[in-house]
Amino acid sequence: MSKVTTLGQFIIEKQADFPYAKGELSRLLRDIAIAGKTVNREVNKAGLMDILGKAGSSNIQGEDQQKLDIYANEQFISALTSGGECCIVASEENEDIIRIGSAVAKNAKYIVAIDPLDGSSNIDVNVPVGTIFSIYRKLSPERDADISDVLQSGTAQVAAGYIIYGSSTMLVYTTGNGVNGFTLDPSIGEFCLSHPQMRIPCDGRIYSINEGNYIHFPKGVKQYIKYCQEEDQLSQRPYMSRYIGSMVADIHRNLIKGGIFIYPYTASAPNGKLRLVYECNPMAFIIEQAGGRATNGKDRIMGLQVNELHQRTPVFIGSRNMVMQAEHFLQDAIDLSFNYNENSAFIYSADTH
Ligand code: P6P
Repeated sequence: MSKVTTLGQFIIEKQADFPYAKGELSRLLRDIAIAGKTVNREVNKAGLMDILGKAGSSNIQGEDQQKLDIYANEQFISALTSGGECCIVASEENEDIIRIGSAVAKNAKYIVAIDPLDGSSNIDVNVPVGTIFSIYRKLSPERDADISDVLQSGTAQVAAGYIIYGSSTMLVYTTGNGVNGFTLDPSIGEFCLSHPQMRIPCDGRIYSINEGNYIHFPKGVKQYIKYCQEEDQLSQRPYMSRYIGSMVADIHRNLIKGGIFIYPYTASAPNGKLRLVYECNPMAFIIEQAGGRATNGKDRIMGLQVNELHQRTPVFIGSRNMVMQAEHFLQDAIDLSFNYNENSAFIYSADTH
């Protein structure tokens, strides 16, 4: 049986990659993994407990909170608070940043931005969901951390990862030295290295987009979808349409098999739906570190100006050549600018057919 490397062993072995870290980042990743195991336990028995369904509340986004959303959020905040390595948590589930008030945390170096349970509306139908996290260093040790430490560019991330609660539970993360995947072995309660040095194929045959929004897509996106559907033996088209509706699951599949995930702007979401700080930036860091590409259709996701905590962005992410191909259609298409009319929804300013 080949040697089993647990996440803890791996982090210690790789600590040398972090000249300035004295173990704090390692402990922070450990804290996240511990919370992930706890959430995994509840997700895996969601159908057996009164933890399914809506909590009867909504989050800052105005989205119905699922009971597991709230549970997961509490678990990650609790683990990060007791771990003592994190001074601020920025969560999709909370309007404002959460300052960790403990004496230890006052000197903590790290900020964690997190989507505790992405895709949670899928829980009741047993579709994979995930946690997405992004880690930054506090900008200046002299002062207390504040929102400016959270609104850093994606290029300032020191680590990013996701946990996918699927047919198996995996933790996939990067600290800027490639991407490694760990599968939870429930028999020993450890995440074990199962996917070392993950690389996304530079080409793929899977495109992931909610085609239900087709009529609202920019013209270039429509043209790219048609391109994916055309018959062309040389480029192995038509591609396959695969859309789970859970960002972590769609991107994880494309990371392994190759593919592109697109959530463009639409009439109802003029800045796209997905959030920059705790969804797109961490996933972009991972995909870039695996050799892929992540843009908003034009500009690099990780280079976007971060102005507010729950800021949204269109996202085109995955196999490098597929993302570049999609960008090509967007650049060549007539730019659509939505002309909002107070008496109606959005009116396209150009022919969209
Ligand atoms: P739509 C889940 O609600 C989520 O935030 C992502 O995980 C997922 O990719 C996206 O929204 C799905 O959105 O509009 O296609 O249902």
